[in-house]
Amino acid sequence: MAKHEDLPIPIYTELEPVYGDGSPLEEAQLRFQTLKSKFADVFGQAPDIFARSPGRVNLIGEHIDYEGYSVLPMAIRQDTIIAIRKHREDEPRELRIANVNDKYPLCTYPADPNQDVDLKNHRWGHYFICGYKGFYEFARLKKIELGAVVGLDVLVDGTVPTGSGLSSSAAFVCSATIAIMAAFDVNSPKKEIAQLTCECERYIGTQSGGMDQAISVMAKSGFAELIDFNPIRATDVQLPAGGTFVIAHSLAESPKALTAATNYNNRVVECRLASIVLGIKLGMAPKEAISKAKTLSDVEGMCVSFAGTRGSSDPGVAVKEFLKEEPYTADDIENITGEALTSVFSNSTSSLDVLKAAKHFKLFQRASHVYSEARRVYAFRDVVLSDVSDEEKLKQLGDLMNDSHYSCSVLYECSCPELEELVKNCRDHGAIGARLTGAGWGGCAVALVKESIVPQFILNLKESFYQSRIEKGIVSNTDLGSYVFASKPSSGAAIFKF
Ligand code: NG1
Repeated sequence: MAKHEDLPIPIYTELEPVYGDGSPLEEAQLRFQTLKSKFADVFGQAPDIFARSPGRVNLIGEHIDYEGYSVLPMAIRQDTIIAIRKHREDEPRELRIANVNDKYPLCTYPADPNQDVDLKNHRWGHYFICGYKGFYEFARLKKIELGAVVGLDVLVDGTVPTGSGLSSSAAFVCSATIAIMAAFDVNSPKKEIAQLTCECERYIGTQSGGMDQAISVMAKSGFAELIDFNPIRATDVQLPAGGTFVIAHSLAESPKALTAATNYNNRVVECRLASIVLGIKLGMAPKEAISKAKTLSDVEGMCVSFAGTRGSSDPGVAVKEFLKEEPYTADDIENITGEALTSVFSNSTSSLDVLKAAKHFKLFQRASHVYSEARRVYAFRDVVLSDVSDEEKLKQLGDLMNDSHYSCSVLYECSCPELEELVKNCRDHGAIGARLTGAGWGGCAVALVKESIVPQFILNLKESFYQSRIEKGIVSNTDLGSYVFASKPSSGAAIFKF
């Protein structure tokens, strides 16, 4: 039997295989009807085809995908759905991208696969262009004949809250890419689409790792997935019975693309610098380290060999020995590399932006987080596979989640006061474990909660965390359901042809 990741994106003629039955199905039926009728209103035509891709919650393994390490997310019910129509050759060569939500005005772009994404003027439609450019690049590499460039009409409906760490951006980029592929009647194995969509999203200027696109494309209902990279692979992880993941928004928005130079990309650059310095300290020539040590996983072997000389297999031992705890200045690092940092990163504009914005670099802390978090992912998987009782499994998973949060907060500094307060509230109300999820600096926390107390847990959170914010007008009582909810692992991307 073909492996899940080798199969193409499924094409359905009805909604049930993705949305199940009951109220989720009814809600989906309504959304698709609205999408169809609004499409006719805006573009005066019917769409050819639809695509959907979900958001995700990362259970453990934060900020390590871009360092080459495995992560353990699950897809959530909230998704982005897209209706698309390919223009005829006699219609305008234009991409018209509309949204069912009036907050997002119609965006138009030329139908030019080689256009640049204008990063200085951020527009919501840019995420679609990421998919558009990536699709054409993919077709070029695969030698797929697409014919003359034509325009596209596109209508988008997303239910993944934005800036929340639940990967609304990947849900959008993946559904956009898959909708475009479907409009051109192109499909490919999921693992190839996961890789493609990860590369697509980088056009927005973040140096994404690939977790979000991989789970959005490859998720399976009922399972979390252990995602490995290079090559991309997904292994089902059946979570123990009796526990539920509750997702709660800190109500601090984290606009990742806008803060990339000081937050997300800054950490990617710090990890690269830590890899280079470790490589040099462990015996590589500076030039070799600069060309070969791209991520901390590239120098892990050397770190582990060093740890072996101290009777350990933990790469963190080398971090303690060779990186100083005090922040490094650019000069400190250049004295080790013998090369200007602007030259090391000369081929990456977004990294040069990081260098301009950064005062110093915390190499010890970032590397300590990455190596320890990478181990926690496997520990999480091992607990799930172990022979202990479900109750004991839940307790051990909760402990790992708490350790992960501490590491994100203290070593990686990607938390914020609202998230700290929320995580503490979750634990105070009986969560077995709680942590920030996704990139952080705002967005959501995920809490592992005993199934039997979920309704009370959510009520308590509403009381202790959200009520004062409702009173201040930060969130409305009626919207609260989309900011705090329990989630089961849902299924991945799909195409609908009705
Ligand atoms: P969010 O911001 O939650 O979508 C981002 C990255 C992930 C991963 C996490 C941190 C993108 C699209 N996603 O997730 O690849 O690095 O941060 O673990 O950039």
